Amino acid sequence: MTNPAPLPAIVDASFKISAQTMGSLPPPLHTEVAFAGRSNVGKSSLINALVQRRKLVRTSSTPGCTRGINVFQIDLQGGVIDFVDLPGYGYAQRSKAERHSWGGLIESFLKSRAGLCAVVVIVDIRRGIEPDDEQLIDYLKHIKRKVIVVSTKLDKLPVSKRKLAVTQLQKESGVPVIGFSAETGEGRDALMRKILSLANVIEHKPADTTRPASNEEPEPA
Ligand SMILES: Nc1nc2c(ncn2[C@@H]2O[C@H](COP(=O)(O)OP(=O)(O)OP(=O)(O)O)[C@@H](O)[C@H]2O)c(=O)[nH]1
Ligand SMILES: [Mg+2]
Repeated sequence: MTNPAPLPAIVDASFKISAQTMGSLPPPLHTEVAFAGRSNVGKSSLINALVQRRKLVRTSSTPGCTRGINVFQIDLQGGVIDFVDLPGYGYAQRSKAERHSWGGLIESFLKSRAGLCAVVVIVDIRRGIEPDDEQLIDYLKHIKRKVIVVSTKLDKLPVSKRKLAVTQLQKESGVPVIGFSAETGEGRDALMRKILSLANVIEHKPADTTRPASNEEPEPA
């Protein structure tokens, strides 16, 4: 087997904006990847681990730490991508009338955000895919978003049980699952590689609207 190409270096990672409503979120400037999951599952820690910055995103052991939508710009050698940390769902009690706990802001972002190219759904390896997560994954498939499922907190399981737990989860859910730990960095490269390939960010060049739509070269002036 040949070794995969090395991942591009991360040149810079910076906080860009926090928005409580879709109306207050500026239009996307780069390809975006969003991170969704239950409250306290480890979304913000996963972003920090991915970009190898300990304190880019605020994390907390108290659920509900991330409020609103937070956008981070990741400058890579050869491209730029924005990571979007979404608020956690499943913590606050919802009324029975609501279909799922990730409604409102999360749903409208996922549905309408033009720059969004893939969504990472994060679950706790010890809890697996719960009903809210399943509904979210089904919804993302329905609206034709690309989905990556990550089972995090892998370090909480003994080494001998990790591989089997990920395989089991993959079997149950019918979707590819990447095992991850923000604590040890396990799965970091695999996830980054997957994200960058889905986002097509390394080869990505802004659309040149001055060129004709066909392959024909423009007539010389
Ligand atoms: N052992 C271990 N702890 C983790 C891991 N990822 C996150 N945690 C811990 O889990 C807690 C929640 O992490 P956050 O990253 O803030 O979780 P979040 O999903 O962003 O939470 P909200 O913003 O409240 O929805 C923190 O105490 C983290 O240190 C992991 O891979 N392993
Ligand atoms: Mg958070």
